[in-house]
Amino acid sequence: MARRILFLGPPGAGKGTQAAMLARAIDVPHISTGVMLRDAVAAGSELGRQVESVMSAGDLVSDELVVAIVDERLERDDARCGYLLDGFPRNVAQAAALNDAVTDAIGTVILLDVETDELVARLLARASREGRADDNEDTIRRRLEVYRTETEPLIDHYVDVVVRVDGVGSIDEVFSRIVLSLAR
Ligand code: B4P
Repeated sequence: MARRILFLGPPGAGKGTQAAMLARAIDVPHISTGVMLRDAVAAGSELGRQVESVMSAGDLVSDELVVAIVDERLERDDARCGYLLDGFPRNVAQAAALNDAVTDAIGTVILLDVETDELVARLLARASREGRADDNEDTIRRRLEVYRTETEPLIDHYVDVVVRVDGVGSIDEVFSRIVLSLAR
């Protein structure tokens, strides 16, 4: 099974959910830029103060900041034998920076497919459960637009290693599809 894996998909597709499960199953670190940035905001660090308003608006944090935190994370010992990237890269410039930072190429890109109405419903459900600052309807629409313009071009960028997985169904059903697609 490939051990340098990247999760791609629109907000609400289940990247965070599935990436955490897969990372545990194959014993590699789960590196989520969304989690790292939200932790920085919660800690009130200098980085957190810089990114808070950008995230609440549903926009992308600057490439410079995100690339710096990912570079630092990938240098840690536990990432030597593989890693699972969730939410990074988010645009072609970040993909180029990743390519410069690592010696081994990404083995597999898992693209989670979910239609827009379902994405919005999931994120609104999370808003009422967890109250995340960027899970309100306006910001969700903005995040979807940013995904289409900035992130979707990465599907072509990684065309040789993209595996498209249907992201609709129970969390366990989607996970089984991912595991099957990696075994092929
Ligand atoms: P992320 O944390 O990456 O947030 P996301 O795209 O919304 O995906 P998330 O992982 O939360 O949703 P998931 O699909 O798992 O980014 C947040 C913000 O951080 C960005 O908008 C940006 O500002 C900033 N950022 C992050 N990375 C960046 C980068 N590289 N460059 C610049 N800025 C960056 O889950 C959604 C919901 O669906 C959950 O509630 C889950 O429980 C539910 N769900 C999952 N699977 C389901 C299923 N099968 N059925 C029903 N519900 C399901």
